[in-house]
This record gives sequence, structure tokens and C-alpha cells, in this order.
Amino acid sequence: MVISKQELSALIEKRVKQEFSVSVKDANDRQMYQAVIGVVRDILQQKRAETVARIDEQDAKQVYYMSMEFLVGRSLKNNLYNLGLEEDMKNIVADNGKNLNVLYEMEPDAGLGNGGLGRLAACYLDSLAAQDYAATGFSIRYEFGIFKQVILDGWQMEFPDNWLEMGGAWLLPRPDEAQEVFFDGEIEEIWSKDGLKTVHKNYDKVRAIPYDLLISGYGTDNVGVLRLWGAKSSNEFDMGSFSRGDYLKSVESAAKAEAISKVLYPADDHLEGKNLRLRQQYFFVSASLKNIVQNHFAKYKTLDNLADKNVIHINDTHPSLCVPELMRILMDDYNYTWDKAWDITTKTLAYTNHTVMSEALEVWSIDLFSARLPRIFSIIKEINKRFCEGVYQNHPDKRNIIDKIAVLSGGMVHMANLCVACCYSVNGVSGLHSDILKRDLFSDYNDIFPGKLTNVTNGIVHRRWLCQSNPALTELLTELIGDGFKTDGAKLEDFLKYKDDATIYARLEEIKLQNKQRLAEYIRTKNGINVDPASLFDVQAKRLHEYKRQLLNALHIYDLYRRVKYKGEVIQPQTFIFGAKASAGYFMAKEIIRFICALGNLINNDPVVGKYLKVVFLADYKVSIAEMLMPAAEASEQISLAGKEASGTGNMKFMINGAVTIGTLDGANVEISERVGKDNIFLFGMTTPEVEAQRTAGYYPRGIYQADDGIRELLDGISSGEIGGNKFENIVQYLLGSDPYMVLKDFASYKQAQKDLTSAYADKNRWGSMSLVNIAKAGFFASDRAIKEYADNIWHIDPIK
Ligand code: 26Q
Repeated sequence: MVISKQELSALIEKRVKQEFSVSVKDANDRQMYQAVIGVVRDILQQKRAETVARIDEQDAKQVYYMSMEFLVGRSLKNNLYNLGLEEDMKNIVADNGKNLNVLYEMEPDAGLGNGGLGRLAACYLDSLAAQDYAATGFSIRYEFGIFKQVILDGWQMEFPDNWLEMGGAWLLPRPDEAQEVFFDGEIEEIWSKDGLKTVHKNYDKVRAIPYDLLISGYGTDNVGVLRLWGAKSSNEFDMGSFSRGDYLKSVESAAKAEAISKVLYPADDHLEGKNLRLRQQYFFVSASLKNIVQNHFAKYKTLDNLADKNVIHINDTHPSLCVPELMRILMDDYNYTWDKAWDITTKTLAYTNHTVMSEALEVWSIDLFSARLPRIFSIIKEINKRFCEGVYQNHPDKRNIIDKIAVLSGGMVHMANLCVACCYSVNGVSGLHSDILKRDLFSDYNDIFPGKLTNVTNGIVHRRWLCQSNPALTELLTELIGDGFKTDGAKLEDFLKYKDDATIYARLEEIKLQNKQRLAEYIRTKNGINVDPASLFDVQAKRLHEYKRQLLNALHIYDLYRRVKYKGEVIQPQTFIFGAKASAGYFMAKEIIRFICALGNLINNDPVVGKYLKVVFLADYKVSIAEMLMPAAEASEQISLAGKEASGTGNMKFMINGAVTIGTLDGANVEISERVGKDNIFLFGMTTPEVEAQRTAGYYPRGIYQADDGIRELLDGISSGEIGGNKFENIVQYLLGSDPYMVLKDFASYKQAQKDLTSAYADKNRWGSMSLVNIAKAGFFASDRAIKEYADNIWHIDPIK
């Protein structure tokens, strides 16, 4: 389907007239925005209908990507780009006296995720659509996405993110496919002529209404879908209470149901074992599985072949209730025996793990779990019993560790154990991470199910993170190597031809400078800080977490400050930029933000040091800000303690925009390092085995403080109140008392890597070639490649024709 500029223009005109009763020339920005989105959505809807027809015709196997988070960001530019309509739309909008960029800026981010895991899911949907796979994402239509962050005197405050008001235009309600989800109550076992039946009684019923967000593929007519479930009370008012005159109680029960899809939990890599979270998880899992199973049954009149035609992927353990829910549907709703249901379930479900940190491994208290989901709990008990019996029989060597690998133990339901025991495939998200899973976290399962554990290194959709975000670099690449890289990231490697060409370094530098100027302007308006676009832009942008070690970065900046201030050292002018949200209840993370902001105030306002150094904390870091930040970055901070960051994906976004990584051998940094070579990355710090050895030997940060004059002076400086009169006792105590992520241990090595980085930067040719190699080697980290691996090795699906 090709659509001409004239046709597109006519559609816009008609839409403005119909919706707002004004002529397109008189439409205001908001009306134009709604009309443009409406027209694009209609085009996608048309293509989606054709996609569905093709899937049906070809009996294609489908993949369902289950995730509590899809951090989609904005859609308008992405859709226009993918549909090849951006240029025409820009002109049509301009012909009517408007600016397409202004409309882009009116769109709120769909912030339906916290960070890496959610953004990964969004990149994957994009690559699935672009490569013609039949794919559906399932999640929740949160009314409020990730909170809006405001920084007041260095302290993070959270405000609700009401994205639907302007972002809801993308969502297509599909009440025709609504489902019902059942909570609470009791189960009763009844013997009938067909055997033992389980009946769920006195339950609470919640309606699940699907809203579809269509996902365009690039350079194809294929359109995928992200189906978001909204919760609605089953009986608008509880009529019983209402007629008894208890109006408030009836409204209250509706509010309780609708609370399920109210807000995204703002937690990242740590646990929130709350009732509402469990209800959210079961709500979207149950609605999605019923939807999948009903559609399959309508088409094939049997579920015997469910696993041949569908694969359901579990994005971390958050949707792990897929395991017992699919068992339940097969047994209770379709009369399958346990054994047959087990066979189908365990051939349909695959799982990706995203963390090895013990505090992030999901567990639920049996008390809470069995009260909310009595039938699901009874199935989990049976799964656990059979699993433990199997291990006891077949793996006598594991008899004394059954507790450790069981699904139920210590009064808790262990969701990762459930997934590994039941899914046919388990993968980690980088080579290092997957090795740690095999060797450590899941080593016993690796013995029990040899071959089940695999790796798929994460990827990013480079069409958003390079082509759309950095048009100048994309143009240069296209001029030099053609535009084949847009559909085949591996082709970026052709750019290596120019590895020794200083004229190309100069052009890269010019592009980078323009991107830095744009960011500097943004910083000037938002933070009121004037940063020098000629200085080195060093960026750390990611969720705030102790293990990611923003504190290591900040301590080094403080060290730089003191060297300039008290020793008169002459340094490379640098701008340090941070972007990070902290979980609302994560006190230490918020303290670290306060520390960075106070340090910034001290440095930025210092008459001498402020000439060379600037520190900027960008509030409300999100996808749309990342799209401006990545192209402007020169140094990419990836400095987590080795063994803690499962992969990282920001590292890939920086790299593809020509930033050079300063990082530890953690997550995907390892693979970045292997690809660019040791000369094109600044590695520092302990390796994972060294961290483990240090932990075993005992780690005493106070000993480092006593032995290292530099570190002692820094911590004493903080304690003296030098940083804005605040002594940050919490932070000093944290570093001296436990320093769980070994900031002090890696400090000296980090400082050396920073020195190496700035001296490389001073040599334009050296830096130009480093930057060029990073861009050229980034193709491996395209999510197209990752999706192809999932499709070929895990899902066993082929593109539709
Ligand atoms: C769990 C239970 C209750 C409430 C919240 C949560 C929760 C929510 C989000 C737990 C974890 C997350 C997010 C985790 C995450 O983003 N992990 C990151 O995943 C990326 C994609 O694989 C990796 O690149 C990162 O290394 C990893 O930290």
C-alpha cells in the first residue's frame, strides 16, 4: 500500500473537518496533532487488518511477548519514519502553516516502564514487526506511567504522569475481545461423572478491556500490536450495596477493581511484594492467555496443537503466572488431564531472566498468594510436589538442596524457580550474565535440564536510536556506505573503511558538535546552566541504583574539583551529565541524587573550577530525553560493579552514536569490548571473579580509606561540609561502613581510566578513530539481530510472507 502526498493531505483535511468542524488552515496545533495521529492510526489499522489476514492464511506460528512493562516512548515520528511518510507529512503540515517538530513535542512519552527491561520489550516489538514476524505484546494500560521527576533543592519529587490525555489517541479500544479475571474466594473439589472437578467459588470478578497500540514495521507492510488491558469493574456498581443505600460501598468496590490498571510500579531491580502488584500480574496474564487460547481454539477447534502454533514469552518473572494459569485454563476450562496440560504448557512457555541480584528475585508470601489466587496456588502446589519428587527420584545428588530449587519453600512462592522448572527455554541477556546463570544462580537446574539455559545478548532498535535520533550521522553513513545498514545493522561494519581517514573524523566531530549544541541549549533552558559545547560531554544516564555506582562517578568529579581547586591542576574541560530516576521509596538512591546536585552547585558556581567543569543533573530522564542525549554524548559511563548489570542497553545506544565507553567488564560491556577491541574502550575495575574473590576474602572499605591518602582526603572533604555545607553523613557512613558495591575498591582504577580517556580525547585523530570504530561495530547490538536469534533458536518461528 503506497499513499501519495495528495491522498495524505486530503485525509488530514477531512479529519480536521470531521473532528473539529474547522478547516485545516484554521486548525490549531492541538487539532492538527489529533488529526495527524488519527490519520496515521487509520493507516496502521488498515495494514494491521491485512497483516492479520496473512497470518491466518499462512497458519503462521505466533509469538506473544508478555511483559509488565513496555517503555514505548513517543510513537508519531517512529510511525511516520517506518511508513516512509515523514517527508510528505512534514510538508503537508508546513503547507498549513504548522511545524511537524512542534507536533512531535506535543506527544507525551508512553512511559509504561521503568528502564532497561521495559525499553527492551519496546525495541523487540519494533524489530519483530520490521522483520515480518507475527507478534503481539501483552501488558497493562496503566493510566499513569512512570512518574514525572522534579528535583527540588536536590531532592527528587514524584508527580503523576497523565499520559493518556494526549497519548491515548494511539489506543484502539477493543471491547469485543474483553475478558473476565477472577480473584479471591475459595475452591471446592467436586466428583462428577467426568472425574474430579475443581470449582472456584465466591470470587471477585474484574473485567479486562483490551486497547491496542499498533506497531509499524520499517520497510514492510507488516504491523504488530501491543495489547494493553484496562481494568473495569464488572458490575459498574455493586447493585446489592447500592439498593441497600450504601452508595459509597458500591463505588468503592468499583474503585478497587479499577485500581489494578491505575499506575505502574516505579520499582526497578528491587522488590515490592504488594497485594496490588500481584493483582496486576494475574490480571494481565489471565486476560492475555484466555485471549490467546480462545483465538486458537476458534481457529483450530482444538488446543492439542497450541504449542505448534504459539509461543508465549515471559519477560522476567513478572508474568510467570502464565505457567499455572495456562495449566488452569487447559484443565478447568477445556478438560485436559494434568499430564496433557503439562505437556502443552511446558512446550509453549519460554522465559528470559534479567537479574541475578537476590533482592530482585521475585517471591510472594504463600499467605497472600493463596488468598488472592486460591486455584492458582493449588496448581503451584502440585507443580512443586511433582518437581520435588522428580528431583528426589532422578537426581539423588540434589536431595539435600531441594529446598533451594523448589518452587515453594520458607513460606514463599519462588517465581524464578517456577519459570526455570516449567519453561522449555531459559535465557540470560548477555554472554556474561548467561554464564553467571549457568554457573551460579541456576547451576542446579543446569544439571537437571542440560541445554535449557541459553543466551541471547540484548539489542536496541537502531532505527530509533541512530536513524531517527541522529539524522546527521545517518546521512553521513548513508553517503559513505549506502543505506543498507537501516535494515541490516551488520552493514555498519563497512564504515571501518574510513578508520584511518581524518577527513571523516572531522565530519564526525562536526556532527557531534551540533548535537552537543542542541543539548547545551536544552540544559540552558531547563537547568539554567551554561555548558560549553566544546568541552567533553560525559554522560551517565540510567535508573539510579547503588550497583550502577553513580556515586563512583560523583566521587571522581569531586576529586577533579579538588585537584583543580587546591593543586591548580590543568584539566580537559568537561561537562558531566546525569539522568536518573530513583524508585520513590529508595532512600539511598535519593541521597545520591542530592549529593550529585549539591556537588554540581559547588562546582558550577566556583569562579575558577566552574570554567573547566560543569555538572548537570537532567530531571525526568525518559525515552524522549535519551533520544537527544545519546547523540550528544562523547563518553558513556557504564561503571556497575562487575557481575551485577545483567546487560545494559544504554551502553549500546551511546556506542552507536559514536560515544566511547568507560566501563567495567560487566554485562554487555564485555561484548562491546570484544568487538571494538581494548584500544577503543576504557576498561577499569575488578572482573567478576575478582569481585567474588574479594567478597570471599572479606571486604573492608575502612581499610582502603586508611591506606589511600586520596580517598581519605575526599571522604574527609565531604565530612567537613565542603559540599554546600552539607556533610552527607549517610553517604560517608555507607562508603566506610559497608560499601556493598565496592566503590572505594575500584576508585583508583576508575581514576586512571578517566585520565586515559581525557588524554585520548585531546588527540583528535585518536578520538576520531575510536569513535568511528564504535559506530562501525555497533551493528551486532541491533535488536533485529537479537530477535532473529530468538526466532531461530528459541521460538522457532518464520517471517510471514
Ligand atoms: C518486581 C516486583 C515488584 C515491583 C517491581 C518489580 C520490578 C520492576 C522492574 C523488577 C525489575 C524491574 C526491571 C528490571 C530491569 O530493567 N532490568 C534490566 O533489564 C535490562 C534488559 O535486559 C538489562 O539490560 C539490565 O541490565 C537490567 O538491569
